[in-house]
Amino acid sequence: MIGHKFMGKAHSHAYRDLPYFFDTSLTPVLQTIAGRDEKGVEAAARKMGWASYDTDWRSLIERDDIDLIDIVTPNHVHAEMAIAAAEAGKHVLCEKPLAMTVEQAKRMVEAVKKAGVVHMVCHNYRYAPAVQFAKKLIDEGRLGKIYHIRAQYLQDWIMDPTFPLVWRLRKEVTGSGALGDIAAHILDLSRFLLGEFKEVVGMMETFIKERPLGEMSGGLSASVKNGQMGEVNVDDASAFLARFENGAIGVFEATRFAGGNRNGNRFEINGEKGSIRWDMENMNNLQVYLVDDEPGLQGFRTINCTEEHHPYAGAYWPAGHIIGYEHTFINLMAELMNGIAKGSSPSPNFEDGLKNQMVLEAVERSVQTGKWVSVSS
Ligand code: 4PW
Repeated sequence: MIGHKFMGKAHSHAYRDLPYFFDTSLTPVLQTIAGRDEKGVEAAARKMGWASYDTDWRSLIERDDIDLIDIVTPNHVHAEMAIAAAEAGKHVLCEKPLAMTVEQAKRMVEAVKKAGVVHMVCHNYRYAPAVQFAKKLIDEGRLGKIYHIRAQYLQDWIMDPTFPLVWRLRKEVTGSGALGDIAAHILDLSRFLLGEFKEVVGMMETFIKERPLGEMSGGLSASVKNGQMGEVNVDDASAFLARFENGAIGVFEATRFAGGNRNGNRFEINGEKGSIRWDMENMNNLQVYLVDDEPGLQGFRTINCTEEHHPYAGAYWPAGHIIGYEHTFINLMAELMNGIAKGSSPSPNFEDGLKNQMVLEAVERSVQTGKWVSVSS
């Protein structure tokens, strides 16, 4: 694994817990974790159960006792690391967004294909059992023709103007702000549930233009460096409209300025025969409305997706014994292990990451031009 902070913790935990719940064809062994800060990576290795640590990511790629490279670093180094890993014949899991640009994402897809390695991008939310169940209902035609998706990813962790200028707020390291960091997830959920985007038109805003320099200190908290100020050059909030290839229309909002919303990743989908609603902060439940329900009993019902009938839920506890954020990663990694055993790349893979990047870039272009932008152009 390259990187050892928030996502390093989520991924490490998932690899460790996976064999406890799933009988996958392969079992992960936590060989080596890399990071530039020796003290930090040494402590992470100890706490998270890695056999060793290294301060140079390239030495991981050179080792022949490592089969999978997991990239949980800031976005600006994803492409370089993933391409080097693929060229060395390693399978690759990469955090989202896959890349900084479409051009980078294309090179990453080419590299993994050329090397014939298994690849995935870590859009973990599509592995919540309730989201997988939503997909099943849509695919079975229970909602009929889909008309609408409205999806929001609402956070509030940078609202304080004294919150520092961390890497997630610096274009040269992150690519874009709320757009790439959190809209990327609702784009992935939309593609998973509805299919491909056709065209988009958007707007972006940066409310706080300057912040004190600083860095992330774990999770979503941060520390200020020396009081020196720097310019925020990414979006604090992004909103956009979309048309899908299947004729549905979408309304999207991603912001870190939605006070009181800590991780409000949610969607509602309306079709001719019914509607569904999901909210990450209540992730085990799916709200379902079916137009054929008896008059007088119509309305949204709450399905607690913890039964063995719900995808992945049966691997955990008896019905009603809920699971959490960390289990979305375990489910994704169970697919990754089986994918490596079969030699095929489960979704979301680098091709999904590229398509996601194409939508992100189309939104940015539409903001620059003030016009609708076709996603394939
Ligand atoms: O899934 C989310 C991310 O993509 C996380 O909860 C935090 O916000 C960390 O990065 C983004």
